[in-house]
Amino acid sequence: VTDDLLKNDVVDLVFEGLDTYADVFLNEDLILTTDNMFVSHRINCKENLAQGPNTLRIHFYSPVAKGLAKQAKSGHTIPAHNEKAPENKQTSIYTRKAPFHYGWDWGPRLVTSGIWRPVYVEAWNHAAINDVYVATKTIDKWQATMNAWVDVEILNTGNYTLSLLINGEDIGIRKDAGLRKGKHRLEIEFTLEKPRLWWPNGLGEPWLYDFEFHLRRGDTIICEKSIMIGVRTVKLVQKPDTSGHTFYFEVNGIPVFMKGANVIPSETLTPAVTVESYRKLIACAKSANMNMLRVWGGAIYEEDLFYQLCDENGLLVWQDFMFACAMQPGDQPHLESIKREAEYNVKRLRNHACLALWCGNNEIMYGWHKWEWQDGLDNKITQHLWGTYEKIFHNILPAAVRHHDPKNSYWPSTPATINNNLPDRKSGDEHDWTVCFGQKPIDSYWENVPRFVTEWGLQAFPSMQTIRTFANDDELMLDSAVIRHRQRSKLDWLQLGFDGNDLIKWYVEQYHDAPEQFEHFVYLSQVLQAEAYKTAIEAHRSAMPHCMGSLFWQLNDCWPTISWSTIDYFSRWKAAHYAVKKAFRPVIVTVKRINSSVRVYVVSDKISAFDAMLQVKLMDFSGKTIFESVKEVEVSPNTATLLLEKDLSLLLPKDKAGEKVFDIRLLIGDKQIADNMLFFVKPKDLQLARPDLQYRLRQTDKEYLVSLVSDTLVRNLCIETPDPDARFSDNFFDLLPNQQANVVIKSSLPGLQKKDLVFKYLNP
Ligand code: BMA
Repeated sequence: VTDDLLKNDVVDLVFEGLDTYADVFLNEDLILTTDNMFVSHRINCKENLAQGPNTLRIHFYSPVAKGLAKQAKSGHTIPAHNEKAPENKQTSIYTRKAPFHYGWDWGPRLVTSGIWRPVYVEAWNHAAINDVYVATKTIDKWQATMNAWVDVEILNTGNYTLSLLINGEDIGIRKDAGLRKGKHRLEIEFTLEKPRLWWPNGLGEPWLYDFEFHLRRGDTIICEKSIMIGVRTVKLVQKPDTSGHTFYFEVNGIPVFMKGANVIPSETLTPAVTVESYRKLIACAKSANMNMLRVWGGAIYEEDLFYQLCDENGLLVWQDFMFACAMQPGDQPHLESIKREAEYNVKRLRNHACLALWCGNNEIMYGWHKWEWQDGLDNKITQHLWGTYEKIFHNILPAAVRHHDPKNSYWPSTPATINNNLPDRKSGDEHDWTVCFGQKPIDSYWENVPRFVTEWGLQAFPSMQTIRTFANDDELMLDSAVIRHRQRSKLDWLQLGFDGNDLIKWYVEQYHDAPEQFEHFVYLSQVLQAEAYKTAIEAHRSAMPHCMGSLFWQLNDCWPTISWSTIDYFSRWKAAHYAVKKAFRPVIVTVKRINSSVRVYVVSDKISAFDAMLQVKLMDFSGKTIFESVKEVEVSPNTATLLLEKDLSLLLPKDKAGEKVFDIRLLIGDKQIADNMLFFVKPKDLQLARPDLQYRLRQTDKEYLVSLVSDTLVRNLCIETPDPDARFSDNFFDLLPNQQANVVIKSSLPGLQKKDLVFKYLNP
């Protein structure tokens, strides 16, 4: 510490995050005791500092030991569904710390302790701008009316001017005030003429303004604060309709179908996440045509950078508070800690344009009613636990949102209906696990579609290249200890001894012939996951506007593992991510099969109608057309439209169903804007032939271009290169006979050769 530093009026020591129980000593003076990893601490420590070297010592305590002590004191256990600890030894609930650290069904148990966010000294004089809140009130074509609230702390009583510069320009937005020593909130109301709005990905540019607040005395700027602001309004609209209540987000006055995924931390050891991995993650979401990510409640309130990247890339955020699959203790210190945590995080994140919704918790209301948590509990304890639930999720958290971020909505629990009841497919949001845990066929996504599907998914293995990072050659089998270990989803409740790997195998064998080779099994697991994700998204979007959101579980992994993710720990895309990217395109054509009839829909996110040509064809795998129809169609804006319904039973005798494909295209003039294919039997019943696959590889600047042609239809064609991180413009696709497919390969590997390419497909 320099002499100069100590000359400042205030010298703060800031801890942005300590995980979790700690005593903090500065030169052996106890200056702070912590018990919540989700809050920051600012301590004026001028008096404790001396010129020269100073010692900061932080002593951490075991969260498990602390948790066990708290549990013993309370005299009862609390349901904590997903925590991977022996029954009655679950301690995650007692500590405000990332629930997934205690083990989850996609991540190991590593109950860490340490400094997880920056620690620094910040000195200031005269006055400080402590916080700012900016909200867009109304928007029309000509102007946006806005409010800014600025919290200042004044050390010297006097006359001050607060001014707001926008993109570096002073446009006369200011407020003069005589301020006494102490804390004050200053409010400025202003309008922006011809505002450039912030739009989610797909609907426009996510424009951000640079707002710079200056606090001046006379001509001297005493302190300033800059933030990036998107001018936008976002509303969760729940109004009565014929089936119940709507559940959709309206952005700048337009109902928007939410396309996206749930994110988990990209590292098990939370602070190990790099800037690079955040950039990659957000880029993968954006390029897959997503417009919303859900920060799920069993993890962390994400880093500022995450929200900044979402702002810049037009990805809205459904933000859970960090509560998942467990009840909470109700003692006063715990509730106060939750209150501070809610206030701190709401204030930290509220200015982000991306922030769309605050959600109280993940699956706690659902778990309480559906997962036998109440079995064997004393009546008094049951009442106490539910009473605590209501205090937290119906009182403390919504109050924090109301007071500190009134422009955004609060939703107490996911999944739920409008009156805090269990999901009923008529209102509210749902977690649809009928496929996966419910072992229903993939096609069942088309039945009884919910209003907003906040979670759904199916597991797949990561690529062989990723598997080889944790398994040796002799361990490449479903039953090896390491392959079992990397599967964290234990499903004893489905069947004793059953785990996620068994469920993948079960699903694969419903649709494919049991594979002999492990490598082929890995490929099939990805093909099946891709088929499920394609089907779910198409079914959800085709049910628009009844259904207005589809967020799959889960985008990413926190270690190399076998899970529901579409992008593995190394940011490598599974087949499903390519499928998701296609199914989330702004305009898609979909087809629902009911026995031997087909229903063709077009789904458009565009906000104006357009005319197009629908072309459908029934053909065999050599390309021979059996039936063809072309018709002009009008595509309605921002909804799904049924374009065609056709009974194919006469064209499709049962014994021939495995030889045919239904090919659908939407064209504007010569330009194809959407396409799809439907098969009438399970993959294992398809009569596929051995293909004569011809291909060519060319190198352009930093990319490779592979062109492929086959004499017969090739299903789920996967291209592999020796570069595990190669990225393809498309992969795992179906190749129609005698039609050229061009795939761009991005690889940092120099000199990729034609012979280096490996192909996998379902054909013999
Ligand atoms: C969802 C999530 C997580 C879990 C996932 C897979 O319901 O909320 O709890 O990891 O299911 O089981």
